[in-house]
Amino acid sequence: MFRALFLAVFAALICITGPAQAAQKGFDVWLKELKTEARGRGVSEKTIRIALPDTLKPIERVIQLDRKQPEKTKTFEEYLTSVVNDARIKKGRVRYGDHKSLLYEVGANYGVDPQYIVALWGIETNFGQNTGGYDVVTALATLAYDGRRGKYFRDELIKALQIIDNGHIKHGDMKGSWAGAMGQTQFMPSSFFNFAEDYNRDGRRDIWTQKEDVFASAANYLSKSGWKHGEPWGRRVDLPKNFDKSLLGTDSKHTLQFWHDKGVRLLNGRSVPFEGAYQASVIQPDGPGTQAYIVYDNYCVIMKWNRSTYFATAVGLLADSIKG
Ligand SMILES: [Ca+2]
Repeated sequence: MFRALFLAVFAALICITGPAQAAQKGFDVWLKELKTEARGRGVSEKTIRIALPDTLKPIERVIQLDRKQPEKTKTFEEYLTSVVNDARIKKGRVRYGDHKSLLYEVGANYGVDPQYIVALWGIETNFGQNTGGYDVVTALATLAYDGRRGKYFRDELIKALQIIDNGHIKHGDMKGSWAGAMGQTQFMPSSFFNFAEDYNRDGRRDIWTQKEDVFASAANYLSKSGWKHGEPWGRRVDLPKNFDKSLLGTDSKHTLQFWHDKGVRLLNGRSVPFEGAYQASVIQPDGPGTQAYIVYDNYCVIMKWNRSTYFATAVGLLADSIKG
């Protein structure tokens, strides 16, 4: 019996150490190639030495999270309860008040309504509190090596190295989510390149610690994505029982008159007010029979930040609750 147990344990050890060693060897070769590519793309030896030491190892937890099958998906209402609850709204109002003059200044400069900056900040990182504790370079290296979207993460990784190289953040302070989303705005490195701003003009685009840069970077993202200042994102509506569900979705854009004729009304039965939005869509994040919203162009701008109707609707609702 003991022998059998011993063999079982021994077999298990082989199973554990064999592939792991092979994987590390594969990773070391991969890392060497990556460094060559980074050099070719202008990353300095200093940054390569500090951020990609030979001792670098893939983060096991990142691999687990990336491979994890999605659990039972939350319904929209469950998701809303977790991201736009009373505590979040209360905190959002306090933050909005605390930073009002800066938010209004940034909002005016970028043509963005400031409550949306606060709402994105709140949902992404609980107003800068949960920015993720992973070393971004190592997390991205793990995903670039192991993940299903290796090419995408490899490019994000090189960009992360370039951000360090450009002096925006020290390698040791470049923290983010397990998937490499960085700082208080949770920008991927490519979004950092496209949208991050040095609003306080200290020479660094610091979305980790500088509120001015955080707010301006979020505003710049919305602005460059086509934000229409002063226009709403959308509102909750009721649909008639016989509503044609083939009309649902953000690709189905029509006039407010069209939707009125289809029986779309506010929850109190009144008409949806005309607010300068000429085209609108009707969405039901959880499909027919659940909460419905009429949404305008700014909703599609929020979806450029994150292509999820759950996310975009939550941002809109939180923004409305913050501004009141
Ligand atoms: Ca700055």
